[in-house]
Amino acid sequence: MAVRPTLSYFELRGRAEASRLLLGDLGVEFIDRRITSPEEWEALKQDVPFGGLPRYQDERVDLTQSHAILRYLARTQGLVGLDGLPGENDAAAWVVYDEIQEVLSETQEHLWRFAWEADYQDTGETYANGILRWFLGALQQWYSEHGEGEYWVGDTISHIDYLAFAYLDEVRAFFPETLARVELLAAFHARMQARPRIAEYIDSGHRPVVFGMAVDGPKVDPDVTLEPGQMFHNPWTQPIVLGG
Ligand SMILES: N[C@@H](CCC(=O)N[C@@H](CS)C(=O)NCC(=O)O)C(=O)O
Repeated sequence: MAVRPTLSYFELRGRAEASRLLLGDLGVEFIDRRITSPEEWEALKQDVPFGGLPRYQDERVDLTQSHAILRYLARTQGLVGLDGLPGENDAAAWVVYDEIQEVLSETQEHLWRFAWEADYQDTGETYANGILRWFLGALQQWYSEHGEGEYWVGDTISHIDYLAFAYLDEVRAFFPETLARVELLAAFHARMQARPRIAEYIDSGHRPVVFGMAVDGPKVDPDVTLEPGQMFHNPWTQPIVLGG
């Protein structure tokens, strides 16, 4: 019997969102498992080699590390086509994907770390007008030099587009004016958001409403309408009421 692929993570977008977006957009059936209690996490944690999620399992792999998962999905789903790029056996052909994946990973980590600074609520403007603007400017420059207008690499969608969207969507949530200033990236974000299956996922009520944890609690997407009494269940704190 075929094993349905399973992506295990928490009730967060965080490190699983790019893979969720990729699988959902390609119409791959998968189990989007979310660990919501300390007991469940305690039991599962023993089972993952480096004690962290996401974890992706299918008939062939049992894999952790969010960026290894993304690369695996890109390869198995045939997203890293080399049309228009150097030959398949040329190691240099792949570096274009790897370089930008590392950069996006770093910029995303930077955004996440910012929300762990004690005074981050008061220093958002400085962050937005300083390092964030610089990062976005540099990303836009890379984007304009490598894609052919629509995607980050070449002329077809790849794992990089889902990763970039996941990152830019968090920028949209908390720094919308900063995103609007980088017009090419804002247009890319809007196009990804309008892809039918992504739009459906966003409206489904199934997408986690929390991006991740900050020093003062969960970072909730301000564009989501919360249900009265809506709760956030997670392994690290008592359940948190999100909807007033
Ligand atoms: N480098 C790993 C980091 C994995 C990681 O730190 N996961 C966190 C969630 S974002 C985790 O599982 N934390 C659970 C815990 O430490 O209790 C990746 O990118 O997958």
